[in-house]
Amino acid sequence: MDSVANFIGNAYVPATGGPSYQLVSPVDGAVTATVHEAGRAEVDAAVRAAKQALRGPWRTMTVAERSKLLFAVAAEITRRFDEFVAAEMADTGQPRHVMEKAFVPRGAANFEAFADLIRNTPTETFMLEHHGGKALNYGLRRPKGVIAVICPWNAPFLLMTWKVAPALACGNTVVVKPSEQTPRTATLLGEVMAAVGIPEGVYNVVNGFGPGSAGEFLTTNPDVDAITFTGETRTGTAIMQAAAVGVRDVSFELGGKNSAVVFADADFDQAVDGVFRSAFLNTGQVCLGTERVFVERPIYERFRDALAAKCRGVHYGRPEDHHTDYGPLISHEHRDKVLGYYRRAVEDGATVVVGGGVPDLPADLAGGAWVQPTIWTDVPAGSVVLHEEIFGPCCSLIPFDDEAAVIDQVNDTPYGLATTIWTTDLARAHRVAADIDVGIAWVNSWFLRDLRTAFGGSKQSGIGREGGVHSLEFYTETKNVCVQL
Ligand code: NAD
Ligand code: 6OD
Repeated sequence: MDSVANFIGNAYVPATGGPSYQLVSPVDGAVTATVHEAGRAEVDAAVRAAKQALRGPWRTMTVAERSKLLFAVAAEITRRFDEFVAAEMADTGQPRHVMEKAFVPRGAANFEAFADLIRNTPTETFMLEHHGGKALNYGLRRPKGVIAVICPWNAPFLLMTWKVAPALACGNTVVVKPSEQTPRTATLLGEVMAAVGIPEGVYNVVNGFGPGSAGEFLTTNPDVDAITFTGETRTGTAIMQAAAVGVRDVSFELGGKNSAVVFADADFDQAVDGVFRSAFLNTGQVCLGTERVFVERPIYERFRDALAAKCRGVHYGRPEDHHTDYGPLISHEHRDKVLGYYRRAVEDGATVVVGGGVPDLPADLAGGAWVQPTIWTDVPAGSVVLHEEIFGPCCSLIPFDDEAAVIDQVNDTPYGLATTIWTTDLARAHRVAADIDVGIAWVNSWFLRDLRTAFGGSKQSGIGREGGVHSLEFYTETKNVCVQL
């Protein structure tokens, strides 16, 4: 059985005699690893190491040297690709092809993107002309300091490196607290960092839970200068309260209740494939995922039948198996939550088009956290199923007749993360994208990412934007230097 340790000052630190917990495979319920939890002492040691590293060689390195090291991190991830794929499959139970084609390459790409960006992004300059003469103003980006990086379980490596890469590119040091359910890739990345010569203390990992555990110990440590967090909106509220002490900056990527809007003029097959991906990829455990699908009435029934047919065709199985294209939920606890919504939909009067329960699987998978991909129609407008984030493989189909009315329905949520619009009418695409209250609007696509663009949510889906220059803004303090000429 594996053992997962904390990583502090470029060394693995098993907390001897300290508390530990066991990782359970979402695929079959088997215990697969012991995780050494970081207590307050280990978290404080990690923050001290990170603070100390800010004064060491990391501080005096040129941007070009830092950038070169981050390219080396990306290359080493790629060299050890299979280990990262295996670690992520073991933690999440998601199919190999998702890890190989999307989530693990994105980890390497995150380091490349910010290694590149930090070398090539200018700061502002202004020449002030005044009666006494002229003054040259220019901006300097200084690292913020020690950054706490707190991550969820749904795409652990992608989401963690999305924050660590820009933080390091900007000259900060980090203490990462991965989700208690998916600590393997953050831990493995420690080996990569040390191997390529990232100085001691620049990258640290502490394992454990949220309240009363490593998460809270980290966010309440006064030597943490800023906190970047991806996870539930409710957790964001708790973290923001901790960040208020010492008036520390936060960047939040939170929950969503995202819609797809499918117009009758859409390329039908493209829209069906796209909505199938956006609702069911990663077993629906994607913050950008679609849980409400508005379909223009003339194609509503045909669309429902085509989407349902795709759900009936998924291949359940072990993540290592090349044939598998659909995985389990992350845990039995999460499955109980999702099945609670499955029951609630029926109690509220919804029609179950497909799925709605637990699949009948062979004995070797029966102990896993499996649920069927599920589609509902006729969900009453007031049902929680239409308003709360379920974070599972399910969506409600809702017919519509009018563009303005459907925009109002889409916007009727406290969340504002992402939307997808399916149409061949270009003018309509631009109009609707502008009017939906979200941080990210995709047209005829979903999860198509250019890492230079702003990523984040409006309303209760987040605070701030990450990506490209927006990450540089968060991970640095801009100082203006004014030189009287
Ligand atoms: P979560 O909020 O339960 O946990 C996220 C992390 O926060 C974990 O590491 C957890 O241990 C830690 N944590 C919990 N309480 C804490 C506290 N009081 N102090 C410090 N740390 C604490 O989220 P989750 O269940 O792991 O992930 C699913 C959620 O994440 C969904 O709501 C999803 O929408 C959201 N998410 C959002 C995005 C985005 O980009 N907007 C991306 C992925 C996931
Ligand atoms: O692509 C990204 O940068 C990103 N943060 C994706 C988030 C996925 C949520 O599950």
